[in-house]
Amino acid sequence: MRFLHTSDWHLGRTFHGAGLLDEQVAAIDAMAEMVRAEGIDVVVVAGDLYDRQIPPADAVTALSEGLSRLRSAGATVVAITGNHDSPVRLRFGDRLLAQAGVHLRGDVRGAGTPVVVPASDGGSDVFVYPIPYLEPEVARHQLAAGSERTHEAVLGLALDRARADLATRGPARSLAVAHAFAAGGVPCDSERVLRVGGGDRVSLGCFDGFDYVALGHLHGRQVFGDGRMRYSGSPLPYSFSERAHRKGVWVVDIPPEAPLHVEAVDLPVQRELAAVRGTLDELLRSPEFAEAEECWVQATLTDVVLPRDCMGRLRQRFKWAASLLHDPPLTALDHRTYRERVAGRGDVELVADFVAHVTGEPAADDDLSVCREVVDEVSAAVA
Ligand SMILES: [Mn+2]
Repeated sequence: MRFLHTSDWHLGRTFHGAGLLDEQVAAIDAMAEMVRAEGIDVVVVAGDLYDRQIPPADAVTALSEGLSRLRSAGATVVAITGNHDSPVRLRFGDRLLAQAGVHLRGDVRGAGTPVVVPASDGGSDVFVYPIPYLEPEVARHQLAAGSERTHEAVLGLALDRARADLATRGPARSLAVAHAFAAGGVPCDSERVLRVGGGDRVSLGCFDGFDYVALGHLHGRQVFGDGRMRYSGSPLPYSFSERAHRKGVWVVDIPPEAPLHVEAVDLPVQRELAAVRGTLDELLRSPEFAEAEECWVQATLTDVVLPRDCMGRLRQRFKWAASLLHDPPLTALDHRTYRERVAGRGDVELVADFVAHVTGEPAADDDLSVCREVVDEVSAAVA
């Protein structure tokens, strides 16, 4: 039986103010193509389908159409809510959709009720246990967890329900789906922190007992231990910290007898990320940066004083410039105190310095004479 593991679509997310929906839809289309080409039985989406609890209308359309296309391509779809999704909104119509082969799970009280995928290869059926993201304060009541308030405690109880159900199924193949921060996982800049200070980590032992665990939450693809537990990562980069990531899905084979086989399948890169560094002039002229012209660009400017309208000027060459950092050379920094810097300088000199600082050019003679007149006038008035 063949599964496609993806997560963290974040439909409706923007990248430094630019919409990404076309790229997100293209990524789902590429998955639908894999379903057809690779004979995928089940697509598992491990949470964060949307970027927000109340997603924009075009993101809702994208999800509705994306799920239909995966289903039409021949796969059963199993998805859980992540920390960005609204469980109640996402599971609207869930029982009707389940009849059509699209299973949306947002309620932990169903943790012990698997999606049963009938075997088509002569082996046992596959039991998929979708566990939505659990907010400890809410889930501890739903799970009768008493005063337990950790992610580990509530997720452990939910997975216990899944394991208890699995134990009644005789010889069976199984898969758990969860949205959590597994201990040892590597975060990047685009996940929302679940709990400050690391109290969100869930130990790996919590996930024992399943043939495969499809995780969502961390946006970089990663594998734990013997390879049974993995993050697929997001289908697109959502921050410049993901420059080195390869984005894709896991294609997971769970044969009747042989061991698990998992393969990484990359998604098409729609726009690469590039980091460029130099003075504005260098960035605009040097052929060295030609490759970045069609990329999302993060520019670090090393000019001593940030030139005016630098983003506008960068975009004349780099249409997709998205982020600007300023890193002036250390030697150019003045370490004197403010008092030391203004000591012995006249009012007109200080204004001239200010003008030069904000415009990047020395103050013009005309401006200085106006300034001199005003200073004289004010001095006369207060004398
Ligand atoms: Mn996410």
